[in-house]
Amino acid sequence: MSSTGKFELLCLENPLLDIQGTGDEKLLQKYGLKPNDAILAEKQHMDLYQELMEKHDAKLIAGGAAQNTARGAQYCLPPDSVIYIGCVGKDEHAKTLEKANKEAGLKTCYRYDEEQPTGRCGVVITGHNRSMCTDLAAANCYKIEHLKENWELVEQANTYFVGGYHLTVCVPAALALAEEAAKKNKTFFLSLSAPFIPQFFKDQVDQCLPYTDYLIGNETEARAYAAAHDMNTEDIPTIAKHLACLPKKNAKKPRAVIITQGTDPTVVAVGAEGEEAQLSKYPVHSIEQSKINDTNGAGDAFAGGFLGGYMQGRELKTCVDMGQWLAQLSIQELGPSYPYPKQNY
Ligand code: 26A
Repeated sequence: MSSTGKFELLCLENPLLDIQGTGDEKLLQKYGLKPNDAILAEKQHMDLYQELMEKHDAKLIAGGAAQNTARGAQYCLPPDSVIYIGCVGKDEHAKTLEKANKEAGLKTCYRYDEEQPTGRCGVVITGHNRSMCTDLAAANCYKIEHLKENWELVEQANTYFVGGYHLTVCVPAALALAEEAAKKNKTFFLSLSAPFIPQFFKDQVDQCLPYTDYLIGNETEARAYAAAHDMNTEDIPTIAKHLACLPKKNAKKPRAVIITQGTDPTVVAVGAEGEEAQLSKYPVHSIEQSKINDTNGAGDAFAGGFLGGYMQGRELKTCVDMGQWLAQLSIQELGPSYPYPKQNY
């Protein structure tokens, strides 16, 4: 594939290094972690990282949800299509992330914080579950000024992907991209990232939704949104349809809401304000259990494959299929990674 050199897709979020090890019930209990969750680290979690390294043979893997998605999208696209921005420290961990992005052909435009170290995500694997505990550190230091300093990258791109996790860090930066998209009829993607985002960052999600052309999440995140909004339903199609038809700034295009449900069918609702949304369901291709390495990053890979399809101008059902395809490849790798030599969709 020949290079586009245009970096049409710009992704923003928290660059993290995953410290991933296999744990057990005892380890989860010690740190008060649920088997399948994503949380922000507090004081009592700070020894987890060292413990994973020393006692659980943890591996250091490039992570950060939207960074994984950005690598995934670039995996599907011609060289120089995707750029990723966020804040790291001036340390070895940042170099590890840069190396992984370079190998994936993903252009990195980090801001380097002078004081804070690169953010870490402790990932405890138990069976097919993963519990994530994030110490954002430098990732939490991203500011709207940093986006403004690199505004030419924003202007060059025609599609923005903001990981919902970034709503814990810098809402003004997310909104600046959202507004730019609406103003210039570009495309704005938002992910829900984890249940705690629609739950505890409800207002921030609500601020971004009017600008969102594509919303991507999973079933637990969608249900957390519904609960936070007193919707009195756990039914995924109902929640997806509701989200699709919320008010929208750019009325030139409908909103698509894409909800994955593990091995159950992916639900898609496409709608516009004041209309009945159109619902589709896409079964997931099955894979032998024995082929699954770990599911860390499956959702990010789905978003990456979907974005890859979108950037290629494919129709929505093909974008969903590409998302499922890339997720399936990623769960056969260690952590949120993709197979090399590259496979083609
Ligand atoms: C703000 N938080 C909690 C986070 C994250 C996160 N990425 C950004 N911000 N918590 C976990 N992750 C990433 O999610 C990926 C799996 O979906 C992990 O780094 C992991 O690579």
